[in-house]
Amino acid sequence: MNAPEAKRRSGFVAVVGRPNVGKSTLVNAVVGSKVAIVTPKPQTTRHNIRGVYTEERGQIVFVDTPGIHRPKSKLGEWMNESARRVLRDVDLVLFVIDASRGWTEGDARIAGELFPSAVPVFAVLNKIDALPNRALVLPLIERVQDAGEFREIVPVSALRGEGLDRLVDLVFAYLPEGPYFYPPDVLSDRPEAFHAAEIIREKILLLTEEEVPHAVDVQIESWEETDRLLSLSAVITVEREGQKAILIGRGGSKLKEIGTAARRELEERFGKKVFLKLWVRVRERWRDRPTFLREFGYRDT
Ligand SMILES: Nc1nc2c(ncn2[C@@H]2O[C@H](COP(=O)(O)OP(=O)(O)OP(=O)(O)O)[C@@H](O)[C@H]2O)c(=O)[nH]1
Ligand SMILES: [Mg+2]
Repeated sequence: MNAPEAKRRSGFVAVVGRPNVGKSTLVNAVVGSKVAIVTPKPQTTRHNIRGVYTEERGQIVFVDTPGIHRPKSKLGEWMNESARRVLRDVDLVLFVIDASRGWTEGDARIAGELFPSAVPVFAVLNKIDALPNRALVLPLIERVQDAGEFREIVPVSALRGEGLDRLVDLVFAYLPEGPYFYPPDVLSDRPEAFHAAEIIREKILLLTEEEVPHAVDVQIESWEETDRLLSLSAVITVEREGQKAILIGRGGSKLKEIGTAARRELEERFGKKVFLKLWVRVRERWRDRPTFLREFGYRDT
């Protein structure tokens, strides 16, 4: 049964924190769909991506953000700014930390930016499943209590889905009354071509090492869809010839591996056969060049 529209609560919730703490995993788990890609490598997420959770009580529009880090390029600076910009325009902030690492200097630095704040902030202690002993959550909660004016401190495991119901209950308690912002079937603010490019980038992040993953951008060049078949082509940009050689691999083996992994996931996502064509090009130092950053969509919209 639906709650009367006037009694619904709806709002925007920023999800921020250091890289790799599990922000995207958390948003995906609550929304119940892969809104943002996830990998074990830091700086996986590059854009603010909205993930929409709708139920009878109302609607939570999560804004997943890039991990705040020490930037080494203009792209990195833009990512940090994107995360910080969201903080001003939301009803609530979820500051996510990796409980298995404890409270770190990086966390303290970001917390220092969050307070004093007109917007309520929760601390979400993620990855509690990775603690050697659950009793370790209690001293961490005490530590975090001393570190900022958090309205709530919520231990969770985004990976296992633990603690998320309670988190959602607490979030609703802080949202204003109001109607849905998006139709109930919308899960993300991004078009499917964006998600397709991100899925390809995820496979590159998973299948390459060292500096290559971070030097990569993926753009969809063509998209043709029928009931049964999706044909798309994507261009992968790297910064150096050496990176291009690594991505292509001996006899094209690496690119083929990336393409196969991406195609499988796209077929699952779209429920149809996918024909995927990938090619690789070099644009020197694109991460430091405003023209390329704009062209690739790393700009404020
Ligand atoms: N054990 C455990 N691992 C988790 C949990 N949540 C996320 N992870 C893992 O942590 C890694 C990073 O997860 P992401 O969701 O990409 O982290 P993020 O904060 O979005 O990272 P950036 O986008 O780089 O800022 C992945 O390997 C996840 O599987 C959790 O609750 N428990
Ligand atoms: Mg992320």
